[in-house]
Amino acid sequence: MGEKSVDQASLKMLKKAAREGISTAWDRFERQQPQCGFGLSGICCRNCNMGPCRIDPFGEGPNEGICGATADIIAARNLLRMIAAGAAAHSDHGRDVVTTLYETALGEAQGYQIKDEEKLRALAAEFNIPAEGRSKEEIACDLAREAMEEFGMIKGTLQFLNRAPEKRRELWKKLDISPRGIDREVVESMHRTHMGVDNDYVSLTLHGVRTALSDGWGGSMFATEFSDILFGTPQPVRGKSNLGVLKADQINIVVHGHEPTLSEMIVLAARDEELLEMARQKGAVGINVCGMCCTGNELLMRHGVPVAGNFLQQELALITGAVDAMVVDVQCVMPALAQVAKCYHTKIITTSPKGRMSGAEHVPFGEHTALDTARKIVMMAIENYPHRNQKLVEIPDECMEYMAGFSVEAILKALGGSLNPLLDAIKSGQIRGIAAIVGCNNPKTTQDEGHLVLTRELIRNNVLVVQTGCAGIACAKAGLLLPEAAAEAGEGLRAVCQALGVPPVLHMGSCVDISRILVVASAVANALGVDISDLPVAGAAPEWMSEKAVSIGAYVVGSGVFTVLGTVPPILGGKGLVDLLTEGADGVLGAVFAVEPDPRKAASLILDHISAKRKALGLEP
Ligand code: BF8
Ligand code: SF4
Repeated sequence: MGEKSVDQASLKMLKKAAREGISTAWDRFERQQPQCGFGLSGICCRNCNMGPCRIDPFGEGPNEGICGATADIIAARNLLRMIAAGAAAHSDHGRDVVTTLYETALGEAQGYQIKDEEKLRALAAEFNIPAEGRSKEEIACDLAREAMEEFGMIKGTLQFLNRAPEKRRELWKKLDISPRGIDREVVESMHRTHMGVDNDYVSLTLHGVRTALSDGWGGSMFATEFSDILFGTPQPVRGKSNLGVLKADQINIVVHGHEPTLSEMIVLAARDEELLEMARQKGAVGINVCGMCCTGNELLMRHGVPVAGNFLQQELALITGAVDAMVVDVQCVMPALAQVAKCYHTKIITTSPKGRMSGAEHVPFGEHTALDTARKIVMMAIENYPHRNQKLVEIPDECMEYMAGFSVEAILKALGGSLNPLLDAIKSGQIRGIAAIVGCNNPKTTQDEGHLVLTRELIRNNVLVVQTGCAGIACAKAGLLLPEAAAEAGEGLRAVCQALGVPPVLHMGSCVDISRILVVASAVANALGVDISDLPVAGAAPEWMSEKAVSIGAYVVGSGVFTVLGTVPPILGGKGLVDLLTEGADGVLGAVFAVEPDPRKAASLILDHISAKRKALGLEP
C-alpha cells in the first residue's frame, strides 16, 4: 500500500495517534489483511441455514451453493442487498426530513421554520397541490403528506420520475423498472434475495436498478428538496475546511453524520447569547461548531460553517485533543469513536433512536423539543471544555478556504438565469463535458488522492467537475473549490469560470444531493432534446466504501450515466454479472460501470467517453 493520505493534517494526526498508541481505521485495516477472498469477490452466501456456502473462484471446489445458487446468483443477490441497504439509508433520512416539515407545518416542531417558500410553492405545483390563497403551513402540510405517500405508495410510480427526460422514462417503463414506492422496492429486494425467490442474476440486477432509482429519484430527492424548503436552498458561500478549523481557545463541537434536522439546531443553539456567556465563564472565547462528513456538507452548503474533514478524519478530529463534543446521528459514524474518545476528554453524543453506540452518551433528539435538546448538547460541550487536557492538544494548522453552495438554483443564478451559457460552452467545446466525482474515503486507497488526481486531470482537460459528499470535502481541503483554482483548469473551462466567478469544481452538497446532479443532467438533456445517456457526462466514485455509494452508482448508471469506480466492488466472482454491469448494461440502460483504481487511467476513460458522446451528438468531428 502507498501513503495513508495526501492530506498533511491527516498525516500529522496519524503520527500523533501512533505516539499515543491509538489505533485508527488505517491500523485496523492492516490488521484485517489479507481480507477474505470469497468476501472480496462476492461469492459467499449465508442467506439460509443450509449454508454458509461459497463458490471456488478457481473452479476446483464447489461451483454452486447447496440450493444450487451459482456464483452469479450469489454475487447478484449480495449486490442487491447492498443496494437495498444504501437506498434504505438515504430514503429513511429523506423520510425524517419530510416528517420534520410536516410537524413544522402543524406547529409541533420546535425551532424549525419554512425558509424557502418559493421552493415550497414550486414543489406544490409539481405535486398538484393547490397553493393559491393558502398559507405556507397549509401547503407544506399537504405536500408532506403526499411525500409520505411516496414511501409506501398505493398508486402508480414516483412523482419525481417526471423530472427525467421522456426517453429515459419510457426506457424505465419498457424495462419495467420504474420504482413504485420507495419502501416497496427495498422490501422487494429483501424478498427477492431470500432463499429460492429470484434465481436469475439479470432479473436481480434490474431490480437493483429499480431500487436504486427509488433512492435517487425518490428518497434522496425528498431529502434534498425538503431540506431546502426547511433550511433554505443553498447559494454560494465561503468557509474553511480541514482540521485547522478547530480552535484552541473555543468550545469545539463537531457535528457528524447526515441529517440536517439535528445539525441546523446545534448551529442555532451555539449562537444563543446565554450559551455564549456560559462559554465565556468557562474561559472559552466562543463556541465553534464544525461539520464532519455529510452533515458538514449540509452546513457548509447553507451557512458556510467550517468543515473539519471527511470520512477518514472522524477519528483524527478526536486525536487533536481539542474536541469537546462530537455529536452524531446516523450513517458513516464509526463505532471506534467511543474507544478513541476515551483517550481524551471528548464526549461522544448519539442523538438518533436508530443510531446508539456503547460507550457514548445518548441524548434523544426529536422534532418536538429540537431546540431545547440542541441547547442541552451545547451545554454539555461547554461543561466539558475545562476538562480538556492541554498537554494532549495539537491542532494541525491546515485550514483551506472553500466556496460551496452550488444548488441547481445557484448554478442557474450564476449563469444569469438560464442554462444557455452552459449549453453554449458545451457545444463550442469550451467545456467538453461534466463529470460528477462523489463518494467516500476508504483505507484501501490513499486518502483523498483518487479524488484530487481525477478532479485535476479532468478540469485540466476542460471538463467541469461537480461534487458531493466526502469527495467535495477532499477538494475543499485542497483549494479546488475556490474560483482561483480555475488557474489549474484548461483554457476553455478557465475562461468560463473566470467570466462567472465560479470555481472549476462545483460543490453541490451531501450524498443525498446527488439528486441535484440528476436534475441538472435532466435539464441539459431536455434542453438538447436527448436522453441523459446521450450527454457528454460521467460519474466517478474513486474512494467509495459505503452501501449508499452502491445504490448511488446503480441509480446513476440506471439514469444513463457512465460511472467509474475506484475501489473494486465485491462482485468479481460472478463473471456473468461483471459482464452485465460493465458491457451488457450499455445495450439496456445506455450506460455501464467501469472499475479503475488508478485515477489517471480513470480520467482517460472519462475523457474518451466524453469525446465519444460529443461525436455522437455532432459536437465535434
Ligand atoms: O453520505 S461520501 S463516507 S459521509 S457515504 Fe459517508 Fe461516503 Fe462520506 Fe455521506 Ni456519502
Ligand atoms: Fe447456500 Fe443457497 Fe442457502 Fe445461500 S441460499 S446459504 S447458497 S443454500
